[in-house]
Amino acid sequence: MKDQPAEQIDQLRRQIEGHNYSYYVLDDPQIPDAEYDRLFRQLQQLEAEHPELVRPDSPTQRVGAAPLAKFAEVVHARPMLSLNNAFDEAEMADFDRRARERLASPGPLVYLAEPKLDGLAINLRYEQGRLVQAATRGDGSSGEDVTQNIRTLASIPLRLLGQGWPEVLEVRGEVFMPRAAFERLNQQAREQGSKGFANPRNAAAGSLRQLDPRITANRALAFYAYGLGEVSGERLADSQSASLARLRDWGLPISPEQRRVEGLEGCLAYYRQMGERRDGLDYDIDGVVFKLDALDQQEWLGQISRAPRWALAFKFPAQEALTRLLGVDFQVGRTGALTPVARLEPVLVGGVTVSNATLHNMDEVRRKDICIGDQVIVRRAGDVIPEVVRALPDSRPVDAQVIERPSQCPVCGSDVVQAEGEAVARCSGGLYCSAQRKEALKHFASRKAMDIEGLGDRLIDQLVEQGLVQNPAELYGLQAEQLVGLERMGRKSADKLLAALARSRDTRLERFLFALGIREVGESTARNLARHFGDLAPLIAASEEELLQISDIGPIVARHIHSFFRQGHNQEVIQALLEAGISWPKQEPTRPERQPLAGQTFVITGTLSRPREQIKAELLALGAKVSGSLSKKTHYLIAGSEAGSKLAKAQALGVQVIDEAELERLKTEAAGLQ
Ligand code: 9MJ
Repeated sequence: MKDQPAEQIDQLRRQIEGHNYSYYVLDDPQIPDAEYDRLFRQLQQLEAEHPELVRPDSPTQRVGAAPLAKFAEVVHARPMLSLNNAFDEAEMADFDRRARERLASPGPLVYLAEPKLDGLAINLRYEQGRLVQAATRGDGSSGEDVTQNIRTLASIPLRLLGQGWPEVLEVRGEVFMPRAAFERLNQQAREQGSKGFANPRNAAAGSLRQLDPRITANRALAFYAYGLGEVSGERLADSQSASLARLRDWGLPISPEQRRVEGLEGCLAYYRQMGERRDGLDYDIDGVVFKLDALDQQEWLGQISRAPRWALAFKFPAQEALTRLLGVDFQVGRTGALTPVARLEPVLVGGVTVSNATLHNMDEVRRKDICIGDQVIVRRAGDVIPEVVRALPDSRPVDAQVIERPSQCPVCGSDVVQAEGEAVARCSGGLYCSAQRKEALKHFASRKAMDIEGLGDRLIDQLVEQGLVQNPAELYGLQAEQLVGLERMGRKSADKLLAALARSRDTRLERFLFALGIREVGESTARNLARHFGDLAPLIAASEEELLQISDIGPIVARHIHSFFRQGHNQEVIQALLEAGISWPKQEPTRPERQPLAGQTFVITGTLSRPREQIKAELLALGAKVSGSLSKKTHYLIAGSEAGSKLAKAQALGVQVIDEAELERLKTEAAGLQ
């Protein structure tokens, strides 16, 4: 019986590690997130009850290290090499020819091909199966010790799975930030008034090179292993691909895009195929990498200076080009935001002709000092809309024109307004503006929202222009007769669309919430809301304070959500959608946080021993309201030293005044109720 908690803890750890493996390595989760969270909390609880059983490689111990003063230097046991580059097919062909000559190979060589990730190279050192050190590449000979930060990446095992791993195993790979995480991070940065990162690579580097691991823990960094450093004993296998397969069995994520290809032809085909698929990947890549698969061949070829002769990075063509800005149109988005769009002299950027590009907003236009007539640099990155990076003002023509924002919406003629402190100007027409209606419908139908197959942009434009549909609910009332006769719409496609609409009624709450198009509510916020509330009604009823307690929701987002559900026309559309049969499986809220201080209002005054924001956050977490001003409705005034007029006012109103010690008692009591 004595061993029971230890065994239970061990079993939970293995279960959690197994689920991490299914999720991150196999990309095939076996249980819902809520169940995973439950296992995790159970382990946390048991470890809290038995602190002597806590081990540094427990899944609960990924965050916890104290911030560092600086990173220590790590001398790599084997130098971390860089890659030679090829920029066109001729250079690629040269590489393959030289390798064949050196190996005196009569036939085509076999390469392992993989995308070239644009992140940071990392060395992970496992000893006896446990992660003991993680270091950046640095100059290749020595890098920085980022072990505490790397430990926070859930996809990197703290101990290896299975068996048969060598005593010392160094795994090399790339840490990178998927695009969605990058967008989210920059969104948050903007909300907090800071600038954000220029690209996912910088974001990954900035996130990993944090002295405080708690910051890294909040950045969704991903990792793929692609090579080895020091390995004790025998080699793992005879080929690169088989070695990586072993790493995968031990729990390390390997790129699912890896393929063995044969000869130059195979390399070129892979390169072209990845070039086409590039925009659809979840992360940025800047080329593909080819490595000779046979380790004997790698050894035979060796390396020169700091790059192996057996590997090559074949880069995608530059994604920037120079052209001329012919004019600027203003596009109206879903929330009325007016985006200046550059009309360009058509130019090839990375193989695609670009004639329009975003200028983001007027602040950007001013900051970059761009005029109509200027020569401009256009960039295409991943699947994002091409953008104008900058102008070359030195070559500005004499008749260049300053770009002016219109004062009326170019679509509906309503006034354009710009809220103070916001970079974006908006059409004030709301749903009166047909551009906003169209965009709202496009968003509603989009793949990550209600996923209505066949309801494309052109069709939505027509539906709105012909007055057939004004809001998402009306989509569900469409009849085949109304559709037939629209451009490119026969009876068969009309029936197909109606079937797709019918199918879309069975959805998930998170999709529905995302589809509503609430300002600042992206996929991930929608998911958090769905998980937290489990159903729509409690979300609609939630106060701003309640919303603030959900992860990733700050005051601005909370205000948008709260006000969205208070608007009559939104309530009507939601009601109509529900009546049209939209439904989702009910789920238990995952965090039914008990709120022992719900309904209690606090005001804080005077000088306290801790920052007010901290005290406020704790009170909010317990369900309390914290207000800036006193009234009869205030329950408690927390008074620090030098409390001034508020103290007198509280006494006059009969509000109970407490000090910090009393507050602590109150909180402990409240927590005891949980
Ligand atoms: C990237 N960045 O994806 C290598 N890399 O191999 C891949 N980098 C590499 N391999 C040896 N897939 C040195 C660097």
